[in-house]
Amino acid sequence: MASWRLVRELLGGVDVAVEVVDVRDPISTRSVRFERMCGELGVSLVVVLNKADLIPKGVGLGWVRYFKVYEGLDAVLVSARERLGTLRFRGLVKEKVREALGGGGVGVVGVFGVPKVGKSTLINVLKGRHSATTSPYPGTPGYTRRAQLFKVRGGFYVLDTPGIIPVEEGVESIIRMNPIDKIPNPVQTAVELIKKVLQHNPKAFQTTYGIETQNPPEILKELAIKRGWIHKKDREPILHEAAKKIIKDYLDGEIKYYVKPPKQPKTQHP
Ligand SMILES: Nc1nc2c(ncn2[C@@H]2O[C@H](COP(=O)(O)OP(=O)(O)O)[C@@H](O)[C@H]2O)c(=O)[nH]1
Ligand SMILES: [Mg+2]
Repeated sequence: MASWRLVRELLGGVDVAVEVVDVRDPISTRSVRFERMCGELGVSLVVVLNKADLIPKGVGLGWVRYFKVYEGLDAVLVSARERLGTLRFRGLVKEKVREALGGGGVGVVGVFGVPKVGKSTLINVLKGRHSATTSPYPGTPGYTRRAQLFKVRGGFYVLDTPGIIPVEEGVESIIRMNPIDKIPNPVQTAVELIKKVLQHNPKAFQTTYGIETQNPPEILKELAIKRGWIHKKDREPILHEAAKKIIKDYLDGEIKYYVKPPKQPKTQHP
């Protein structure tokens, strides 16, 4: 379940927060509200630009620069799945923990992010094979008390429970906050996603499915026909099956696209 109450409660028990975002589209998968909350609570923040394996390295480094220069946030480029950049990430977290504690004690690190950005994958990377469970969690409130801590290489603790940040609006909210089968209008949602992807990569659907057209409803129709998703009665293509497939492939990184870092900042931090 994703709720701000849980996020705030988990944040209350950590010294350093890691915000995981999808480097293919950091602006849609970050949460400025979360970043502000960290500031208010005095929790130090590291932004992880994850899934670096899916984009050109230069673009990823452009996003690191964007976050540092325009947002004043520490950011690292990582592929949790391919274990790229994870050493540098560990080093940065260690440094932040040391800063936060002023030298003494063992710090607690929490991993946060909107659904499907790779929080659990990153937690597993941090745990590695050398971690040991420590429980119960020494925090007080109900939710965090049930979370477990792992002592990891580098000498800090990691909360094993990811903090799921709610996505508040747009097509990313619909696809990340609902299981695919519960999306209210999958066809309309898939059309929105297709439009978004085509803006950044006109050849995306050709590459993934061999579909040449760039008309979103046509793409759904052709995919349904290719896969044999056809109503028996009237021979019409079953568009919602194609829509669900596209939403799933989008979330799984099967549809290739990425957003380039803007030249100007998108948000202003006070
Ligand atoms: N290509 C790629 N996929 C990743 C990476 N990290 C996670 N994933 C995939 O993204 C999906 C969501 O990952 P998960 O850790 O469950 O995300 P969570 O919902 O934030 O905990 C899964 O299919 C992962 O295999 C990565 O670095 N690269
Ligand atoms: Mg998870």
